[in-house]
Amino acid sequence: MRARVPSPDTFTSRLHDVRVAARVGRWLGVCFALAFVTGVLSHYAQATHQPIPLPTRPVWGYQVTQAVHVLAGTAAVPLLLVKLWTVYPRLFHRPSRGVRARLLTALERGSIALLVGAALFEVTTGLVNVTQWYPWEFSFRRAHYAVGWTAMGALVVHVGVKLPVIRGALARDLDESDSYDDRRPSSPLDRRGLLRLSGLAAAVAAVSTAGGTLPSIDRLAVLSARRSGGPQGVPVNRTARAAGVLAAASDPEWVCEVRHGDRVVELDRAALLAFPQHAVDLPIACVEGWSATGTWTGVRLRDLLRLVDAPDGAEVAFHSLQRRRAGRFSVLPAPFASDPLTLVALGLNGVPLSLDHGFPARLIAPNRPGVTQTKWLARIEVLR
Ligand SMILES: Nc1nc2c(c(=O)[nH]1)N[C@H]1C(S)=C(S)[C@@H](COP(=O)(O)O)O[C@H]1N2
Ligand SMILES: [Mo]
Repeated sequence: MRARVPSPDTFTSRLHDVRVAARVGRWLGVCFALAFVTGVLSHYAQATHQPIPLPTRPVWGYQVTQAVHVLAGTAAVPLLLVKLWTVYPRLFHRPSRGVRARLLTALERGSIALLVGAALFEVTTGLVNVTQWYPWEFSFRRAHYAVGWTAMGALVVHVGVKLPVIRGALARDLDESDSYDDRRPSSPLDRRGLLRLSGLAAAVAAVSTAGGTLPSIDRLAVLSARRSGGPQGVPVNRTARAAGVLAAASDPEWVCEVRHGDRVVELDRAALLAFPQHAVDLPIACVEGWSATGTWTGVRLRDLLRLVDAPDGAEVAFHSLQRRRAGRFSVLPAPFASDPLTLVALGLNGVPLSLDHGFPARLIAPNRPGVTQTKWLARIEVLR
């Protein structure tokens, strides 16, 4: 038997309907917009130089925006699949004859291919990142960011081109059957049912990561890499062993260098503990979507900066004992460096920092991405 190329009529389900596509598309648009705005924010928050520094308050600002980012992105997964399924029969539409018509079809399909490709790339790399698996060579952050702009651009074009169709589809009642329907068998799931199911799937998907931020439902966070628990009641991202710093971090000769030009001060843990100690309640908010709040104790960064006559408004770089891979270096914008809540932390939740949380000393600052809260400090350097 010869294989037959399907035509749109091959697909008889009433669920392949523009009304369903438009409604799911609307939710998907909301998810993408939320993920985009929070994603741009997160990217900026991680920049080593912020021309206009982000505010230092609220202390949980990044925690909330990044949770929204991951929740919106996860909820988009089932919505995207349903949307693609409702419209895929259109792939088999043969373009009308004529160069102009074919060209227009090619353009339309090209832009949709770009949109679908970019959207699939974003949700897959995002999900893989949430589960803390980095099976690729490229920089996740740079690629995810660039393709995010691509997806957003293609989405704007897509909505612009389809606006009349979308308007018409949204205006029509879902239950109203048309002449087309009469030629199609009824299905146990009607269009309204499919929409409900999609909404439910999106909610379930969101809950599967939300537990990474909401301790009360953390057992449901099957997707999240880090749930509550971990030493001292706070999850650990990279352990001291994984970072290759076990020996250096447990060396009794450890000192932290504070440097401003050629002014250098070296402080061991006893010297740091001799400074006035402060306690702050601040979250670690990982880009992967999980977060946890702890009570950190230690020295105010600004007290240390005074030792080397750091000028007001200086950016400060943090170097870790760690030699390789992400997390070993960060730069703190000036307002965060002088903030009274920014500590070189020596303790967490009433006990000295554990090796995995950054012993002998780590940075903790308000409203910052987790990845910039450098652990196992070796050197603090005033930049300008
Ligand atoms: N030196 C160093 N610091 C680091 C990291 C790292 O890999 N190396 N991971 C960062 C990331 S991604 C996060 S989310 C936080 C997690 O801190 P915790 O492991 O104490 O919870 O530490 C940050 N500090
Ligand atoms: Mo992180």
